[in-house]
This record gives sequence, structure tokens and C-alpha cells, in this order.
Amino acid sequence: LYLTFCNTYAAEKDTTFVIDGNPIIKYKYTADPAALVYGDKVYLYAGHDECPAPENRYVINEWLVFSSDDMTTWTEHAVPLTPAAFKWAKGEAWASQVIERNGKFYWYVTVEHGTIRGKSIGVAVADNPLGPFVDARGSAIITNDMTTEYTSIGWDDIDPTVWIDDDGQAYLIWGNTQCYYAKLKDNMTELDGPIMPIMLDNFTEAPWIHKRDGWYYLSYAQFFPEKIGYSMSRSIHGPWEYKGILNEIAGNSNTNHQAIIEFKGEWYFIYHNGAIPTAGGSFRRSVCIDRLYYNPDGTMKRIQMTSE
Ligand code: FUB
Repeated sequence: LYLTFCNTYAAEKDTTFVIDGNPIIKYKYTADPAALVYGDKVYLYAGHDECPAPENRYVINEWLVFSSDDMTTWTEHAVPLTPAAFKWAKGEAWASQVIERNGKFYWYVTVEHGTIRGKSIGVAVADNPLGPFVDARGSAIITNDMTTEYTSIGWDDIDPTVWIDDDGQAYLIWGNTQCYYAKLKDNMTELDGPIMPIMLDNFTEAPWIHKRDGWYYLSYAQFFPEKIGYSMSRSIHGPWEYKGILNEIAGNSNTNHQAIIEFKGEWYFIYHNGAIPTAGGSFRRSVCIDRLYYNPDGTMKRIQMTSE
């Protein structure tokens, strides 16, 4: 019954709701959160999990966008991007991240490639964080055949995160099983050098970079079912020192997929679990938000996952 509710009631354009505990979005399934702070707003991007119960596979045909001024009252906007925008792709709206550069918004996404085996990364661009977004280059920026030197699996080129360092150099970081990074040109749509490996302890997927007080943090999913662990470095180039578990397994979801942001002076850990009754789980996931706190030495305190 609940699944029917979830599938038939969809927030259309500009639907506003107030968070009432975790999961924050209760009327549809949302996964793989990525957040962008821009101006005085936070934008939350997520995949729309649509697998009908009791099937267990990823069915994710669109990405969604929500915005908020205060992390409490949120507005869902019109669907800003689907894999159909990438003519070279076959579908599957897996994890993604949006970043702003020079007034343009670049959205790095995971999709299934149409002709090259496996997953690949595309980039879309818009003049506004709400879109509409269009394919920024007409081809994938990362394909499976570019990383066969490191692994032969077809799903290692997923989960892009993007970082612009203090000197203006942008980096794309991604991976499953092996974490990779590469420089981006100023246009944000082309690589500017070789793909390099990042050696991390028990890396599964879902890298996310953030920086605070001169420390770079690379958080990522470890093991399976996933926990979120993290490493710290004084440079985006490493060396990365493993610092332990940041978040435990997210209830009944095998994946956890975090984003970390500072917004209006507070730090937030955004992730997904499978807590919506009764069909929620690894393939019908839901975005959650909890507070993130630091120790005096810069390490992060373990997340207390809440449901209220
Ligand atoms: O949503 C599909 C995949 O599940 C993502 O790309 C991974 O990070 C995991 O959350």
C-alpha cells in the first residue's frame, strides 16, 4: 500500500514540505544525496529510487533537486535532469554531484554507457542550480575503457565528486573498488592530465571531498554493507591517512552514500537509509540528514543517526 502511495504521489513543481525527522523526504524514495551550498541556500540533489517492491534492483530514471534556506523547510523543484539528456548513455541515474564555477553549474553524473561496457561519468551544465541542465560535452568524460589499467570491473567508474582547490585547480574524484582522481581544465568538461589512483583503506565507493581548517577530508563507503570511513590529508594529492569510521551501516540499506557540507555555520552529514515502511530498503532508499561534529584535533566524531 505504501509503495503505491510512494509511486503515485509525486511532488510536482515547487512542492514545499517541512522536515519531520529522518528520512527527510517521506513521499518518494531518494538516494545518493549530493548537496551544494550557493548563496544563502542549500541545494540537495538525489537519485529517484523507483524499483517496485518486492523486486531488488536499481531502478533510477531521474535525478531530483530540492532547496532550502534553513535545512528545515524544503522545496522540491521540477525534475532538472534525466539520463536521456546524454544521447550516448543508456540510462541509470546513479550517484552525482553539482558544483558552481564562474556562475555556471556543472553536474557530474553516473550513467550506463550506450556503447562502451559499463558505467561512465557525464557532465551537464546549467546557468542556475535548478537547471534545466544540458549535456556539457556530448560524450562521457570518463568511460570504463579509460581505467582498465586499474580494474576490469564495469562499475568502477561511478560516484563522481568534484573539488575546486584554493588555487583554482579543479579535480574529479570517483570510483568503485578503486578510487581515482584527475585534474579538470578550467572549462570543467575536459580532463587536464592522467587518471591517477588514490590508495585508500577498504574503499568501496562514494568518495566525497571537503575541507576545514587546512585539512582535506576524503570520506567514502567502506565494506559491504557499507559504513562510511574517512581519511585526512594536508593536500588534495595526499598522502591520505585513514582516521576510522564516520558512520555505521545505515539500517536496512546496503549503501549509505554521504555528502558533507557546512551551511550557515553548522556541519551536516547527508546520507541515505532504507527506513520508509514497509518497502524501504537497499533499492528503495531515503535521504537523511544528521549533524556532524569535529574533535579539537580536526578528526570527525562518529555520526549519531537519528530518526526524529
Ligand atoms: O544508487 C546506485 C549506487 O548505489 C550509487 O552509485 C552508489 O554510491 C550506491 O549508493
